[in-house]
Amino acid sequence: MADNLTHSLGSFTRSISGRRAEDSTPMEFWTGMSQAIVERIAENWEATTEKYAAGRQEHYFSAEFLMGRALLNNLDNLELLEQAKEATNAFGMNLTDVLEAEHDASLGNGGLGRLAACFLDSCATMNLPVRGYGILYRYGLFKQAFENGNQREHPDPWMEEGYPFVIRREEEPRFINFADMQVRAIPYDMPITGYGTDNVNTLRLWKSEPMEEFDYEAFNSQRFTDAIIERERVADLCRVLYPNDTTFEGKVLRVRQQYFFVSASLQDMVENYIKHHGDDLRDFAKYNCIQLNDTHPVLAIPELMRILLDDHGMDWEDAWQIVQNTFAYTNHTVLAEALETWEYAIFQRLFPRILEIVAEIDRRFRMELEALGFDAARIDYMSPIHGGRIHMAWIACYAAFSINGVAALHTEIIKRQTLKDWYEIWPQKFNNKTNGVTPRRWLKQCNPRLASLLTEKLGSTDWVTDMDQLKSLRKLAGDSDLMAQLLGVKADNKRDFAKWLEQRSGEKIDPSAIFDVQIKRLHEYKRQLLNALYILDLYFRIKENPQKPWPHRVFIFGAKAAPGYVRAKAIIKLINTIGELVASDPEVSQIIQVVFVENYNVSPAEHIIPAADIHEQISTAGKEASGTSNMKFMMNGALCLGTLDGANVEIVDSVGEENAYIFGAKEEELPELRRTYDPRNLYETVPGLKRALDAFVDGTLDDGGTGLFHDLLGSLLDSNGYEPADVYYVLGDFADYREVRDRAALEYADQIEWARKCWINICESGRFSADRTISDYAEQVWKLESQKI
Ligand code: Z15
Repeated sequence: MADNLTHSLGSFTRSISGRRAEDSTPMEFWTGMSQAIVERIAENWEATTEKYAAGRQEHYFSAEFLMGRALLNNLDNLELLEQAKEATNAFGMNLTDVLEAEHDASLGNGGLGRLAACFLDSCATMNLPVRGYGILYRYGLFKQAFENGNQREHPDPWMEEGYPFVIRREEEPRFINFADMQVRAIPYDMPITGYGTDNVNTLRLWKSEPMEEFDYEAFNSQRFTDAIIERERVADLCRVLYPNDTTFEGKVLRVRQQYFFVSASLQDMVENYIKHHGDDLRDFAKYNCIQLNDTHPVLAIPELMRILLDDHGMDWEDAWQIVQNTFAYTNHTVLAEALETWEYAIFQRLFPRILEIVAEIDRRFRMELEALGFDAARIDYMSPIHGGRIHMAWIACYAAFSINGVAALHTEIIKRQTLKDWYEIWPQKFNNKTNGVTPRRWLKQCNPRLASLLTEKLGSTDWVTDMDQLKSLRKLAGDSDLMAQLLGVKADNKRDFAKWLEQRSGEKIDPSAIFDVQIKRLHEYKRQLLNALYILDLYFRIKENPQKPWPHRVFIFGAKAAPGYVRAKAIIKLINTIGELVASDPEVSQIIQVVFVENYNVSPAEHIIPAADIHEQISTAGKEASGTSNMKFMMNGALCLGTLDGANVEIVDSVGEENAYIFGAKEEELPELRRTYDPRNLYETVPGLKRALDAFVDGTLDDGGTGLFHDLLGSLLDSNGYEPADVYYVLGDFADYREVRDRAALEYADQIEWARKCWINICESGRFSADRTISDYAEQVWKLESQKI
């Protein structure tokens, strides 16, 4: 067998490079190895697709799939890792270099997109007939570079050098009609291998192309440039992923993308239904279920109505019944600025027929609510169309048979507040599905040392698909030798990360210091600013008393800001400036370091997380729907420094408060606290605050004359007419945060005690495996059974 992969790696690599394999580049080896993998799975992939096609299937509709790298994941799933090492070595190449040559597929912004990717992994591993549907963006999320501490964005043409893990299906085009253009949708299929199974699932990503290869008419009649411009207009559709996470931007091109991919996907599903079950579509919902990942694909609701009514002559009642039995909707946020509401006029211009259908949905909804005796104001507020806008979440709530939040607290908040009116009418639709992450990528692959230790203690690798087994190891927390081993694993991981960082950016960090990490999108509600304030205050405290035995710490950040989010970009500049202040101080830099990992993404996360000691989950309580990095850190034996928000609540519930560092105002306390909230008073009275905040504007920190730091300070201290001061309660939580974070750093000194806490976190992390989440969806929402080939 070993010869086999060596043989195919050699021939695929030669065919790519046109040279001897020995003389090929790591990138060429990556391509060759990837092609060899696709060749190996081809038959199983086809067999899986055929097996699923005839039965009940679930379709995960998502504008984002943040897949990261594919090769290591596939090698590991197919148990080819050892062979791959031998094969690369046989040509004088090193597998690590080959794997590091791969571009991340960054077809997502953050949590929501990565969740979709973790879900696909679990579905394949559990042999569930689930297929992902999305968009093949030419440019994934922008690449972030720092210039003088400021974020600059660069395009990410992730497939430009070729990408073997998507297969173009030229022969299965779909045609999409907009009022002002027609486009051809070409599917690109990505194989999704599972761990320890032959099944290979599919992620189908659509690319827009002109209806015909060339408009020969136009070319030949001296309208060459017009023809080219038209082609580009169509290609524009899939050109770029919109870089906003949890913020809505009402751009026409974006709603075009949404309609484009849901229409193509539904056409696929309907054709497959007809092929297997005939052209009476009344049983459509018996064989098909669609999970809407947030409101981004909600246009699928009126589009399925259109297909049933117009293309298949069904009457409204029958069609609506099918729709109501097909769609399930996941809500991912309670932030008002994320709510998608499209201008009525945009729908009119792009798809008047869809607007007509939405208007009819609206009319019937209003009648239904009138019959239930609701007052006019409430009916209007809840209706799909009002105030000149189309409310996507309201359409979803009306049409879907299931509405879920992504962590227990979040589901309670949507029931009590965000979606309260719908909950009152249809309580039975609401359910919670706490998020999860795949233990394959986020433990086994990224942390092989810890994985081996767990396998050794359990006597088998079965935990990889049955994470609840780890619970049985919790009792070993008392074993000091084992705890020393765990500390050894962490120390090795920290050294690896330090090496990786030095190679990547030239920064040197002390692997024996505490690694304290906050990695996530930059958003005010996530409160990177609170983290930064602590570091700034600590800087001053060290300056005041440099002889004190301060624990050594490295503060690690990774975050992209939406390009138009000025305040988020100011926070990046602030953190980088604090980093310079610390680094240029001969005393303080011996004790603390600040590292901002440039271009944070899935693969940097795979290096950072196994090396972390403390992870910051410090959002304002009630604002982070779930969080998922918290789960990845937990699995890798880092301790949570966090508020009782999102899934942190359930993490603490599992490990016990003594095995986490919890601080801050609770969600239910905040309304009362806000009533009398006076950030100016805190600025004057809370120890350390004034000194740290003054540094924004007194010349200590230099924003290059932009006024950005002055504005940040203003956002904390003053109301500006649109919003009150310090909306996210940064100053309110500062004192408690400082106390608890100080304590965590001191307690780190007792290494064995610390390791016990980490161990308990690892052992309790099974609840946060995406396998658990997916089996809940499959049983309770999708009514889906596994279909092993
Ligand atoms: C996004 O990444 C999330 C929610 C959204 O509404 C959008 Cl548009 C993007 C995140 C949540 O902020 C995070 O708390 C959650 O863990 C994640 O979705 C997955 O559910």
